[in-house]
Amino acid sequence: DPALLDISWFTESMGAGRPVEIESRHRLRVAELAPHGRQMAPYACQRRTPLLHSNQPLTEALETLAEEAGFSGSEGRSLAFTRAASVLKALPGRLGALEELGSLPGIGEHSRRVIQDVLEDGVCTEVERVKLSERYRTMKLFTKIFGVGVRTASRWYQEGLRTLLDLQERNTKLTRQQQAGLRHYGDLNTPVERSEAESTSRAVQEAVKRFLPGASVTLAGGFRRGKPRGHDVDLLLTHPEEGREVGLLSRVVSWLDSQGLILYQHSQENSYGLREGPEPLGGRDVMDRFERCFSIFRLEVQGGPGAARGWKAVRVDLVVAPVSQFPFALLGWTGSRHFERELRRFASRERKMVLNSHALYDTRQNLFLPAASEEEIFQHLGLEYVPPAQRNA
Ligand code: DCT
Ligand code: MG
Repeated sequence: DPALLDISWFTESMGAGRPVEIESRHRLRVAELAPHGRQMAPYACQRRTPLLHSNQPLTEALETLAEEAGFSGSEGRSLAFTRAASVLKALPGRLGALEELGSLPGIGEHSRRVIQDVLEDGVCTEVERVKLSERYRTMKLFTKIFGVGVRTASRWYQEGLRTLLDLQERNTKLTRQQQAGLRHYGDLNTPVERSEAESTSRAVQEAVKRFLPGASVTLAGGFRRGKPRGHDVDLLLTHPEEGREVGLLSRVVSWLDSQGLILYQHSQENSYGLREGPEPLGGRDVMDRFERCFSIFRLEVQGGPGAARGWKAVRVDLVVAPVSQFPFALLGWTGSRHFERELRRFASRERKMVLNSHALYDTRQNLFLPAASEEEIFQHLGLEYVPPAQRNA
């Protein structure tokens, strides 16, 4: 959903940090998961972060505050809470007392207070207050509409809107995307199960085979990191012969549509050219410039919610990458969001490189560093490879 995308994707300013001299091929050790207090690597992309961890109540509290800060437009504060939560996710065991935090990186004063409250009282009053606040609850309700980002939700809140019914009754101007989001609100906020993601992937695979044999469909996003459920299905399309993928998406989408599988879709053309050089992708809400289709599928289901109807609306993102960019696209689309943000920050600050979902550019040598696999990208960055299941930062 473009409106929900984080704009820091490529705007972390180059060289904002202190200059660091590092040999370009120097390998950093992925920190041993900090036995509390021992050294933990400062960047999330240098750590292994499994899906399941032992500090759920703490990370939930911090992530609520991160979300609330995001709703208020305080990106910096939001990031600070997200960073703190991410460090706790990489701990090998349950944090018992504040002192065990020792000198862990990235946990500020405010986060420490929150952690202390939860450790001592089981809850943090600040977090509980936020969760009950009308603004937070309304922002959450509205931003869960497909096509509604923080800015729109915030404007509606200021106009006095509070419920989904308000949006309808007061004839609020909605885009076609938001109308679809509202129509399928219930389904789209019911988690997509892995089995549903897989059957979606198979349906797309079959359509792809009709038009371009040899092309592949890869399930990325949270499912690739091992999540059992998610909010959407992220699929990457490519073909082993560069250029053959051009024109594939519109055919696939038209065909799926003709089969009654598509409830909503809008596509965006590829607007990336390597000739443009490595400047930031620019503009807010831009994650990458691949040819892409934002859609809602009508998925046949047997059990679960929607079973009575026999179908369920599911958000699906289809992204087409030329094979030369595929490893970058796969790395970028596997997430987590925070892991990606940290990879880009690490590349820029520590290596003076620009990383996005299309390419890796070395600003010292003024050249693009090609890669045939995710592993090679980590190598270029001088990072130990982190497998998808350990990227749940
Ligand atoms: N992504 C990113 N930066 C963003 C948005 C997305 O790096 N601002 C990447 C990371 C994950 C991938 O794109 C897909 O995004 P989502 O579907 O939003 O995330 P997810 O991890 O798949 O989570 P969910 O299970 O909720 O779909
Ligand atoms: Mg996803």
